[in-house]
Amino acid sequence: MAKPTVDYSLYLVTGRDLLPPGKDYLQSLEESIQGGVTVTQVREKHADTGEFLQIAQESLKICRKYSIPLIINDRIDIALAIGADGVHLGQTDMPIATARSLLPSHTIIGVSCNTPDHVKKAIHDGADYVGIGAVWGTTTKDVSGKILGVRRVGELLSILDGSGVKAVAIGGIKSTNLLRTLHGSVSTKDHTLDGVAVVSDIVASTTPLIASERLTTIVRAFKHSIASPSEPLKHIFSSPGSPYDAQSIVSGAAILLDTIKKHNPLIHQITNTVVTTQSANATLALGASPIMATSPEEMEDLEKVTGSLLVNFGTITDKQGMLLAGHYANLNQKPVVFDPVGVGATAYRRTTANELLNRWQPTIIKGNAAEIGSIANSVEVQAKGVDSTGSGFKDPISVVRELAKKERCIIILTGVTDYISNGSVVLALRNGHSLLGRITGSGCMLGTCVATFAAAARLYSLDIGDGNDTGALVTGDMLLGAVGGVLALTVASEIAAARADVKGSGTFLPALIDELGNLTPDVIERRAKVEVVG
Ligand code: 3NM
Ligand code: MG
Repeated sequence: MAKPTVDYSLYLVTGRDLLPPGKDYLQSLEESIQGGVTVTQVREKHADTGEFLQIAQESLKICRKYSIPLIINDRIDIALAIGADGVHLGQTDMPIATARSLLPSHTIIGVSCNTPDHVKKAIHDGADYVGIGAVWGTTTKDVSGKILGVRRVGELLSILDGSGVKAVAIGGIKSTNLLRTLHGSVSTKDHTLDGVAVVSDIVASTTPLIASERLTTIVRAFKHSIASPSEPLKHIFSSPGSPYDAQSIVSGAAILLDTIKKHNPLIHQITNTVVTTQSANATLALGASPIMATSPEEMEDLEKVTGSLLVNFGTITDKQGMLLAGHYANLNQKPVVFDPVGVGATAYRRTTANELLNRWQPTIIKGNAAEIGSIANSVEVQAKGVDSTGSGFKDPISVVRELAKKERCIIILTGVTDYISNGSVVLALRNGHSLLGRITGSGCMLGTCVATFAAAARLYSLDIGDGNDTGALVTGDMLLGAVGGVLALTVASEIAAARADVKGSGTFLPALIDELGNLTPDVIERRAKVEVVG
């Protein structure tokens, strides 16, 4: 008998003690399966053997009715007694080899893993799948000291690359953090989770059918978006099937300026105290509206109505606000631009960047060579060719491409030449003026412009009916958003610097705001120096 093929997409782990008052266990189980659960594990931590056996038998009947596999937690004897499809073993349960020798050869065996060594051992011992957790905090099981965060789930997944061993994440997974869990837990080789294991978000619900349906929709859409990544706006600006070309990108980015003026989106910016006013003025000049709110209490409401979010941690006084804003922006599928100002400078900044990136998925990360280098190292990416003098990268093209792949977002590396990558194409942008380096916060203003154009990229996509893809963290071609934002500021700086009334950095700043306001798609297109370099 061959091993059954298991669809791990939505893996229900039972928890009878979490059922809402009056909800029958078997009724709840059946409704969960009707809502989309693809595999069930019966987990009984307090039942006597007789009771466990009965629960397992009754659960099996329902799973058989819907043709989904049933896995027994821990107890080989129960699995054997009822003819279960598999067993799930904890690190302190029976070793895999012993379990295998007792069970029929077609039995699925899964193992809970919390460390790289657990994963290596599971592969070596021939596990069929691993349960990686705890991803998030949970009260369903004591996971103190064992919370991984999505980024470490990705690291454990990397160990599984090429092994054929399947993986689900577990621990505190809910419909509200599922998209982030899936997008954040990715190996360096694009290995994604096969599914997610859930207890309370389904079991504690009075309507488990709806709860599991909600989770199923997100997992399916994510798998679809991974299998067929879309480039929503690209097809409009270049002929079908053609690679990105510089002219199409510039046209696509420039036209977003019209979208900004048409929709006047609200650009939510949590930024530093040095630049707040000028960043807000730059936003207004482009035709959008700034909102510089920082209180954690208002983030849930705010991210429903904003066009995009900018998190700039030049002065980290609003960490709670940053954590929540990004979470809610992800939830509402709004672009999140992260500007990790000076992230390499202190241990606190590095820790904070990691904490933020564990909580939410950025759409675009923007930084200079030092900042991008630090982000790359902080996630143990080999930043190949980092110039030891810190002045830049020997191979900026590979650095931005690799980091974009790893972080699953657009990377903007600023400098005399700016590099932008979405993980496949790399662009070099050569606009700008040296006066930008003589005013404070021009980098922060660039972040603002990028956030504004990112909002426009999303709105443009919705305008043309590309709709919200529930599997994507955000709709719209964010490469164009990134290019548009960088071009707007750098082109405006050239025009401002050339003005007769600009005598130095003091007069340059107001002129820059003026010229941001005077920009048209035409001017951007005419002056853009953009090249596809990789
Ligand atoms: N195992 P909920 S966390 C059963 O980390 C279990 O290995 C975990 O429950 C691990 O979905 C966990 O309600 C409980 O958070 C998951
Ligand atoms: Mg156990």
